[in-house]
Order: sequence, then C-alpha cells, then structure tokens
Amino acid sequence: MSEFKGLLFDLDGVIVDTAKYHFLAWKQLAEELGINFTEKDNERLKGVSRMRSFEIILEIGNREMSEEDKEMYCTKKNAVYLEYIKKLREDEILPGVKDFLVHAREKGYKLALGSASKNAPLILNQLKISDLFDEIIDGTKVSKAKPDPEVFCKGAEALGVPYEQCIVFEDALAGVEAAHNGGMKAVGIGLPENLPGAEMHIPGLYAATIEEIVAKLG
Ligand code: B16
Ligand code: MG
Repeated sequence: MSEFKGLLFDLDGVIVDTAKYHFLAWKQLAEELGINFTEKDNERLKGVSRMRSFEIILEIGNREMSEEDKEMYCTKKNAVYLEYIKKLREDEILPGVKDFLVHAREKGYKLALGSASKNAPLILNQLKISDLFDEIIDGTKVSKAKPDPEVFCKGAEALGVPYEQCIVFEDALAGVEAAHNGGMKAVGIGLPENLPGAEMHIPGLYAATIEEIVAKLG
C-alpha cells in the first residue's frame, strides 16, 4: 500500500448527480417568488450550503428577507427536494463509482464521505452504498463551508488517518481548495480549466483505479 491511507469523497458531482434535483426544487421555489433562476445560476449553488444557496437566489432576484422567512423557504425547498431523493435509485450512481469504492476498500484504504448536504446519509441509503464508507461527515456535522477544510479534516480524523495521507475527490473548486487548506491532495473530477490546482484530473471515477491515482500523486 502507498503512503496514502484515507480517501475522502464529495457527494454531489462525484458519487451522484443530485444537482439536477436541487435545481428542480429551487426552480419551483424561485418561480413562486417571481425570481428568474436558470441552470447557469444553479452552477453557483454546487457545494454551497442550503441557506447560502437560497441567499444567492435572493441576490439574483434582488430580494431581501427576514432570517425567519429564509428558514421557512429553505425548509419548503428541502421538502420538495426530498420527494425527488426518495425516488433516487441505485442506477443513478455515477459510472464506475461503486467498483472504485469496492476495489479501494479491498486494497485497504479507509473511505469517508465529506459533503455539505444534510441529506447525505439518506442519499447514500437510497443508492445502497452506505456500507462502503467507514465514516460519513455531512452538513449536520460541520459549521464552516468549503473552502474551509473542516469537512475533510473531520473525515480524516474520524478515519484516524493523518491529513497528508488523505486524497480528496472533488468536482467543485471550493472543494479542491478545502483539500489543500487541510494539507491534502485533490483529484479533480472534471476539466482542468474548471478545477485549477488539483494534483490530477479525471472525468469520473470510472476513468482511473486507485493504483493509477496513487502512482500519479506519489
Ligand atoms: P442539502 P456536496 C452539496 O453537496 C450540493 O452540491 C449543494 O448544491 C447543496 O446546496 C448542499 O449539498 C446542501 O445540501 O440541502 O441537502 O443539505 O457537493 O457538498 O456533496
Ligand atoms: Mg460536489
């Protein structure tokens, strides 16, 4: 085994594409509020917390709201989102993800999820891959958003692996920065121009094995 012992995975965009369901739920709410919210705008919400996402939508619509009302609308959005998540099926796991996780475990790596989503445990359950993770750090366990490294540092600590022996898999720039802020290496899931700074880029977990990644990072 390599000098790396812990693998930390973002959820949305790495394991499953939940962004499309976040979009549908936010879009419904935006329409109700008379705010024009597009798929391009939705890119700004990736990896961002629920409340911060709503604040961005309010900024787009040039609207202000009390904290109480913001909470109320976030709860409402989440109820709509959960209707989609309840229908989420195993075949929506992104290509190659399950094989990658199973193989990495067989090779002795410790695996953790590091997601801003408070719904992460439910999503992993729906996809029937909860058991593949040794630890799950979700939005209920962190107070600081990426690029703060908190979510990945907590993941590494829960695994009992030093930060510098962890590799982070991320599709968002703030997540790559979070990895680096925690002293970890980052594999960018996506194009190099969208994820500058990541030590390596792959289009998805189907595109490389953990051995190939470690050989490149080591
Ligand atoms: P929830 P990640 C993030 O997941 C999503 O990318 C982001 O769009 C969402 O607002 C956030 O989770 C919070 O989700 O409303 O379910 O708590 O990329 O950090 O896995
Ligand atoms: Mg993501």
